[in-house]
Amino acid sequence: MGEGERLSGHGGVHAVAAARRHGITTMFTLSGGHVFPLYDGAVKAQPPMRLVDVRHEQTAVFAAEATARLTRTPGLAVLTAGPGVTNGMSAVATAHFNGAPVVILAGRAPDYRWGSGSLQEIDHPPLLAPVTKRASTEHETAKIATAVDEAFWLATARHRGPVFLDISLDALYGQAEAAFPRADFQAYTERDALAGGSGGARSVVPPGHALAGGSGGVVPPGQHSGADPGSISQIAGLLAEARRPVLVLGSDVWLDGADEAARQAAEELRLPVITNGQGRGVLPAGHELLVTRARSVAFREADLVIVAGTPLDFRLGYGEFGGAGSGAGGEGPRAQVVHVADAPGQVARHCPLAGSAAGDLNAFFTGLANAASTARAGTADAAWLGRLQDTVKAAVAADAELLASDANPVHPLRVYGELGRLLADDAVVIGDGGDFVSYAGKYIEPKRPGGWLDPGPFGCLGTGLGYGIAARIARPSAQVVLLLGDGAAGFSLMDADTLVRHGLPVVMVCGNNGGWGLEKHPMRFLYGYDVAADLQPQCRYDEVVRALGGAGELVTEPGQIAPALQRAFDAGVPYLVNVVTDPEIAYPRSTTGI
Ligand SMILES: Cc1ncc(C[n+]2csc(CCOP(=O)(O)OP(=O)(O)O)c2C)c(N)n1
Ligand SMILES: [Mg+2]
Repeated sequence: MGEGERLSGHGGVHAVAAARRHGITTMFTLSGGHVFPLYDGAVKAQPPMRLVDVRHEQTAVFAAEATARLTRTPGLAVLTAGPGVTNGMSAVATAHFNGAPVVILAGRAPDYRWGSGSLQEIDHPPLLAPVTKRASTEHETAKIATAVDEAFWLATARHRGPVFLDISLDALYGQAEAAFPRADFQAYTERDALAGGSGGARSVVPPGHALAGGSGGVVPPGQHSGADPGSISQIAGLLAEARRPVLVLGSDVWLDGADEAARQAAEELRLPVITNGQGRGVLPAGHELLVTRARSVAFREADLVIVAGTPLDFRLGYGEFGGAGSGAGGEGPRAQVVHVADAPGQVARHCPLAGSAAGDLNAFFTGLANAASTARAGTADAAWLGRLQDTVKAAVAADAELLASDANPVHPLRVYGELGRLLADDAVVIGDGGDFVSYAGKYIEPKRPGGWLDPGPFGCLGTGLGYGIAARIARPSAQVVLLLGDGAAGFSLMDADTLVRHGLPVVMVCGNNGGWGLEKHPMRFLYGYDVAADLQPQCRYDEVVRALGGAGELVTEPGQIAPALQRAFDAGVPYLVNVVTDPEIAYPRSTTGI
């Protein structure tokens, strides 16, 4: 089905044809009569679109989000009207915080009865507006293809994010003929800017997300919108004067396809690099410039920190770096901070910046390498990189003991000591949990970009099974390992049933400390006791997966971990290794992020 061709049939046919144009091959969903035509459209498309039906709507949206974050093409979730949509909202918010291009198509109670109280009647867009780039309704069958096409263009334009479109029952079940939409991003943004809405559709554009012509800085995908050369040369100038620079690479470096250019720029400029989120792996584990393990020293002693592709949020001390040194008052000067984002609306406004740039991150890194390679003529402290490398080496050496710990109950780090040895370079590792996953973030260092998925700054528990389902589909031949806290497991483990029904063998490793560890220990610290923080000790989450048709086992001894993990990788079915870990061990964190 190509441009200029005619579409005919019910609204589902139109929607599926438009989604397919954007590379959609899988629809994640949970059934509801309001969306049947979308299923019929998927089943009867040539070739059919794959339907993955899950056990909770948030799993469908998490799966669509992870598809987008792993493949860098958009994801699609289809939710039924009312509770289907509200159940999906935490995952939509997660996609919003992660800048993940996801389109959520939803059913909607019929227009002809609107206001009479039909089943699941609720106006969704006002609920979704704050966590989407646009939340709107389509009421006309003939306009569905265009509306879906627009939703995908908007989701994939920088800064990426979720777009919500519900379609009234009358429009989705109705029949119409329509021209296949033109692939013309500009045409619709201009019209939208003029009309203040999407054709006849009601549109809610949240503040900061204005379409082209507004302040949101939406840039069509593939269309070049590099940072202006002036800001790049100013940043190059700051680099030329810096003695102790650090480069931080975050998720948008990967999502914007700038991973290669970022690595090259770091190498050419010999910049120490710290990664977070999906920036992890841009410099592979063991790379001489990768100093993530020395981040506190690096951030304390740096005089220039360039942060690219991630917000200056709690994960980065809200953008305050430096302070080490011997001023009379004890505190040295703050580091200069440069923030580089993929779109103007993403540049931090809450902290002073010495420089900033916004736009295509690929172009930014190429431009920076060119501009700075001549400017950076030996001002850097020659010992800086070496000192950070020594700090990394010391940290790695200090880990060795706990990674091999023979303690019983099992120390959570022993799990990572064993897992690290079994992971292939192209493994996808997913974390859903508290302390157990914080350890993974520190000790599992990806070998490639696009191999690590955490929930991101929204910190929503329950992403696990949705992310696992998507990873298994996106990377059919890679290891997919899902790390679950025992608390986190409770949010989505029922979707192990989806893994089984759809033949998706994911290795799940549950760090079972019998409680909500990341909350238990801070509450004890603050109040001297804890409450609402205990779960059943040694609960048999492995038996849950077995009951659902997968496999699994309980591990209580450190020596059992490696063979159990090996069995899980060899099983060829969804497999949960349920490792009982020491409930008294708390991840040593310096901040709770609040
Ligand atoms: C949806 C949601 N509810 C609650 C929280 C608060 N929270 C953050 S970590 C955590 C504990 C997680 O426990 P578990 O998954 O068992 O990991 P552990 O810390 O015990 O290793 C909780 C409740 C959250 N982040 N998300
Ligand atoms: Mg726990």
